[in-house]
Amino acid sequence: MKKNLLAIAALLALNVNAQHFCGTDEYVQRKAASSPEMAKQLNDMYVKMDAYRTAPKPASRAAKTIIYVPVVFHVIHNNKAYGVGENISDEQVQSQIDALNRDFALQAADTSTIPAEFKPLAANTYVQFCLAKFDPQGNPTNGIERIAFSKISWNNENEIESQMKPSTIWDRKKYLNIWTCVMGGDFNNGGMVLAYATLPYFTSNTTDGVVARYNTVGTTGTLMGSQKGGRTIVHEVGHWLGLLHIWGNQAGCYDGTFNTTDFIDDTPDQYDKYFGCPSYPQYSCGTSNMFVNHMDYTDDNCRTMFTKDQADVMYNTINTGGSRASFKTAISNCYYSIDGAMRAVLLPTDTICNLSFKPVIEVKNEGIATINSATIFYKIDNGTFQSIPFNKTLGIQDKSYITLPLQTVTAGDHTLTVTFEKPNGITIDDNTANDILTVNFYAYDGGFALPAPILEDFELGNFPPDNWTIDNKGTANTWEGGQASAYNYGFYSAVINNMNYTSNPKGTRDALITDDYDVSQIGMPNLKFDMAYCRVNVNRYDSLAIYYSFDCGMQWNLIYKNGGTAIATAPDQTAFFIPEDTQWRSINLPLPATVGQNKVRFKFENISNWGNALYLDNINIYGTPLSAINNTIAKVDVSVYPNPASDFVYISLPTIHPFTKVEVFNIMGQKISSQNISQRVVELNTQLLSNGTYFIRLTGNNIIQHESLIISK
Ligand SMILES: [Ca+2]
Ligand SMILES: [Ca+2]
Ligand SMILES: [Ca+2]
Ligand SMILES: [Ca+2]
Ligand SMILES: [Zn+2]
Repeated sequence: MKKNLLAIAALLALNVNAQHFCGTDEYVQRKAASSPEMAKQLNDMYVKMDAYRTAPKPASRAAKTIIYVPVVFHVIHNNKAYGVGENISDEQVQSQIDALNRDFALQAADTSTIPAEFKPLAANTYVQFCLAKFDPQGNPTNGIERIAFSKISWNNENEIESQMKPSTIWDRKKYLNIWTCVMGGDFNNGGMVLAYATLPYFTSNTTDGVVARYNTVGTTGTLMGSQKGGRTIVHEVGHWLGLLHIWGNQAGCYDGTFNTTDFIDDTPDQYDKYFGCPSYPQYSCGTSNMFVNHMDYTDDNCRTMFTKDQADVMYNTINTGGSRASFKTAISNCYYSIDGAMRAVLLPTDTICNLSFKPVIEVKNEGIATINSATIFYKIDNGTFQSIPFNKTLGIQDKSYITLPLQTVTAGDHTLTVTFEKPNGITIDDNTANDILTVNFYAYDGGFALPAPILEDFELGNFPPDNWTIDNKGTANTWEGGQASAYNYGFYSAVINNMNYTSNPKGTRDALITDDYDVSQIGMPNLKFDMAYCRVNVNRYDSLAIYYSFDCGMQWNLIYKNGGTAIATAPDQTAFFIPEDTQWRSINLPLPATVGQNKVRFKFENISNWGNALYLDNINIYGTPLSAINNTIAKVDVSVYPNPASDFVYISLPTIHPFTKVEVFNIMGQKISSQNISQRVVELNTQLLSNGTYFIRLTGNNIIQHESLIISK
């Protein structure tokens, strides 16, 4: 123990100049010191939280109904133009909402880096956030208020509490208020404070909410060095929903007092905060510390998870009464009641290399009510509208791809107009502004497409294969024929050597582009391939991105992107990597947006960062049966995460879905497990599965759907 404390002392000494990060503790302590009544409220809060800490916890967590919290951003600026300095752009604000929703749903890509011992504790909170669509008077808004004060900098808590907040706050019972501004003065002294929040206790109608420096907001725009992930505000909203810092509110191992605990059972006892991003593991108080928790002080690229108990505390802060209970029903400040939306046209885009094609559109339920039916109208140029019925079920925020019937046009310029109308049979929905889209496109005959299924195993030995192309960026080192073949079948593959830094500097994108394929006759198209890769070391790793194109490569749609350890099949090595027979993995990507298409090509893009060699082999485009319900409608929007998975995996289904059973099969077709579906999110324990590719089969009345699952430990 003594050794541990010495190590901690050394750590703190190193970080003496580090940022203070969060002012919530000090804010709360000052509040408590301001009156005996406040002090009593703080103690009452601790007593309540301690009762939760010691209460028995459920062995497993059921999926919950998502609670949507309307948010208003007050962008406080000193008479700056839109998008300049602290008058941050709408895009930057939206990127913060996206970051909140990503992290509160445990959906960030870097959750794959959570250490294995903490992974089983990482949780979806079932709390989501939306920019307000209606202000307190019921008028339309985008949820972003821009307010000019003639004030260069907000220099202490009192200025914010007595001036900024009371003059701008929206009803704290209907909106989470987030203020962004320039913070200086006291906030720069004794360690920089980036943000602070009010807790769900001693709430005041004039000050409740989160304040953050403008350059910690979201993931785009001007951001401070280590705050580029939108996680300053994720941390603060954790406070706003009732969480304390993971080490408690003062340094020390838990000693039975209220100051040395976070009142959360499944976060390990921790002596003090961590800064930066320490290497794993770190020990104090006899535990391996969870410095990747959102309630620590580590950098944005280090904090990746809330625990199950933290998730329950936040959810219950709203769900079981108290000062935030009104948020259970505040969703009508964000969404209309019935609102179907025509979201996007995926095909045709600007130019298509085909005179006959099936348009692909994306529709979304942007209202609160579930949509069970609607009508889709479409026309080319000034023709008459045709229609098809939409009879899928879309819960709130659910979206779906629809493939329309075959259209034939002459070479030249055209328009496609599509509408999503009559949701649930009503004549017009509550928001008609998002019902219609018109796109312009140019069509020409781009020639023949090979009918799928196809398999390219590179065994003819010519590279690139016939009608494939290489897009070489940088000066040398690009895709070439590889002298290794997946799983010891054959002799050849495709490979790119990333070790030459001068010819392929960081960020160079070398692409291997396939021929065109006709996938219209194979049901649900899938792209399956084998890959092998290793890094050089933690700083030298590359990425793989995969795209498809409907227009012979004019525009590309991303379907896969991963890098570093997430794609590695072998340990780091400094010598040129030649994979062993076992150092390969298979990846399968279902492609619902390509259903029925007669011309699709694919691009495999290597993004260099001076790592080792990346191999591809056995590129296979094949079909699985479409659902028997409606061939014009693509599959149910199911997400499987994390994927690749190690010890557990979640299958997330739309709010209303047709499935009753989930089964897991290995690549030999042997059934591994089977269970009935009783929750919208199904948790599968995969601890006993060895590395490899598996198939998840979802079965319901008259429908079967497959998802692929990679186990990688
Ligand atoms: Ca704890
Ligand atoms: Ca609408
Ligand atoms: Ca091969
Ligand atoms: Ca190159
Ligand atoms: Zn904090």
